[in-house]
Amino acid sequence: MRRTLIRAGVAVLLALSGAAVAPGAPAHAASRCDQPEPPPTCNGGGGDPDPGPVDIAPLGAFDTMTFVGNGVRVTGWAADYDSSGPLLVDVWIDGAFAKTLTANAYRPDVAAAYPSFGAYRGYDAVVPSRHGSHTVCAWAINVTPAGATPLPHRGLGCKTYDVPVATNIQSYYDFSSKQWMVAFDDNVLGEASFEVRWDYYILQTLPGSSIKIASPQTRTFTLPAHDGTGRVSLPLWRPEHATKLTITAPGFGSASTTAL
Ligand SMILES: [Ca+2]
Repeated sequence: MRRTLIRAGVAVLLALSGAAVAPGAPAHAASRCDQPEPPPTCNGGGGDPDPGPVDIAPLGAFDTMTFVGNGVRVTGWAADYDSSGPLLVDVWIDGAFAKTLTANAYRPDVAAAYPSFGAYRGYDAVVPSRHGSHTVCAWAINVTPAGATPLPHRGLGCKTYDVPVATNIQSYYDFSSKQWMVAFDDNVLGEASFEVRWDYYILQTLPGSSIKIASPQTRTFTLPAHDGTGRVSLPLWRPEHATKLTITAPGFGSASTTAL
């Protein structure tokens, strides 16, 4: 009993003095870290060099895209563990840079998922763009700590849209003014005019009989240009047997509806 206590006491003293070396351990296990020359390998003892600052790739998402007439509204979020400030998000359209956004909009769901980022990591902005078929991509601009090897910016994804020159084409009877109207969303900037074409048919009775045949017809109207984009609504003749209503912006394209 007494011998055991003495042995334990010696072990404690050795440990406190820093001289405790496991039996059989190589001599260099107690390296001379207090001596600057030559440089000892004291970082974990493994001899690996200090890796220094390390870049962490940004996080984020490209959540929604909506065509709004003269641009696309894009929403999402982005953040970088290497930056406490709002991250920049570059938007490219069809492979060409379009706009830089700042991700500082309120997104409580981001804070819920990544508490250290906080709630103001969203982006929500309109990027100018035209009608037609286009691909929109968002990139979170990486922030690199001083001295670190930069990582590339992070692609948050791409979305495509295909918007014709006119959408929501309608023909309806306006009971207050008692006349037929044509209405559509003008998605074109810079048109010189619009053409409205009715496809319809008339019923003709064969001479000397009671047989009626449908005879296809078309009629075209020219409307003045509409400033900017947005809803166009104006009175216009409507045939009795309408089959198709087509809106054309000369030089830009056309769109039509048969839901009449
Ligand atoms: Ca980073």
